Amino acid sequence: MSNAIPAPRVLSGIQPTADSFHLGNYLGAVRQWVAMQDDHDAFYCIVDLHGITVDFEPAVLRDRTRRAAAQLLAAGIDPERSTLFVQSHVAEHAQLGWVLGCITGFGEASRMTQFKDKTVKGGAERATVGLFTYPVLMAGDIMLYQADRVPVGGDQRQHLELTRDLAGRFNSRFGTTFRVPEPYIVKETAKILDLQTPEKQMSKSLAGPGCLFLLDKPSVNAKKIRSAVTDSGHDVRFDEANKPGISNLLTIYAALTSTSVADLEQKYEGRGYGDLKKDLADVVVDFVTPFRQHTLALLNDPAELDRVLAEGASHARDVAGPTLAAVYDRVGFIPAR
Ligand code: ATP
Ligand code: LTN
Repeated sequence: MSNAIPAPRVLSGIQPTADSFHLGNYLGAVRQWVAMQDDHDAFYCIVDLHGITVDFEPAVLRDRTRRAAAQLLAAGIDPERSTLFVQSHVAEHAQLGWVLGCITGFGEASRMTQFKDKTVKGGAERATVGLFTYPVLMAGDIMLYQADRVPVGGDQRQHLELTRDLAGRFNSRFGTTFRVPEPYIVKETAKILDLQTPEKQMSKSLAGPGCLFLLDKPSVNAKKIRSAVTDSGHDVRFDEANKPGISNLLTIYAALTSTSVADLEQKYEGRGYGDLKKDLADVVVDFVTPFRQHTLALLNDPAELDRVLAEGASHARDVAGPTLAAVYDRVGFIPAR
């Protein structure tokens, strides 16, 4: 009989709201997902229910969901070691989301800064109720699987705080049901900046030349790096406050080559920004070229992608089902039969 301690559980999600992941998604989140498969019981979810909280087209959503799956596989998510699935295939997500919405304060939800950020343009009046309750659905995604750790970029920290609050609140009101998860945020890559506007984080909503989409042609991405905005001065030095552009390039370079920023500073001592950008463009091309080829090859066989996702959903349901059953019982719903 094995008395091994079970591996900690990890869960994370990504929205199918763009044709391609960008470098911020990869370095801030997906890279950690891949690494964590080795020593975690891993659940990774393409959150299509979240994907309809903003404007969407059904055919485009369908295509982007498969694209997200192909990119995760190309990045190194291994369905033999991880459960890769689509959120809408597991009905328990929506079901738990409803219950959690009923223990979330309206004021509490109103304090979520991402909702405020995403509604600056159109105003809250034009946003959907789904976008407002988005963090509650996300909390449910995590809690359903009793996740210990949640690898995300720094922008998700407040949503993780809400998740922890809701898990604790449910446990104290109805009896211990949920594990209280920890965010897993890698400091160095928590916030990859836009290449043209390094005051802002790289984001698909800012989808200009400063956002590096992994599936764009490698030559397009090389050009985006070579024309990244840099700061005044000459020396290649990491200084986030005074040199956000160069510091961002150093962060990307270090992450993609598994070197330290200090080593890179030394390497480029006495050399200009141009050398750094040229070399980083090569590094990026070496990274995106096989990634893109692999993704496109996987997309040629959508039936196989659907098969992998169906298997993932089946395993996900096995875990989510008992959690939801316990929740329904604890809140006082009578059994269906
Ligand atoms: P965007 O801001 O580009 O619209 P998003 O945050 O709305 O993206 P997702 O595509 O679901 O939505 O993000 C997936 C993951 O990528 C999340 O963990 C998020 O924190 C992370 N992430 C997104 N942008 C960055 C960034 N610039 N730096 C680091 N991590 C990021
Ligand atoms: N809000 C997240 C996506 C997301 C998520 C999750 C991340 C939805 N559910 C559960 C981690 C765990 C975002 O990246 N924008």
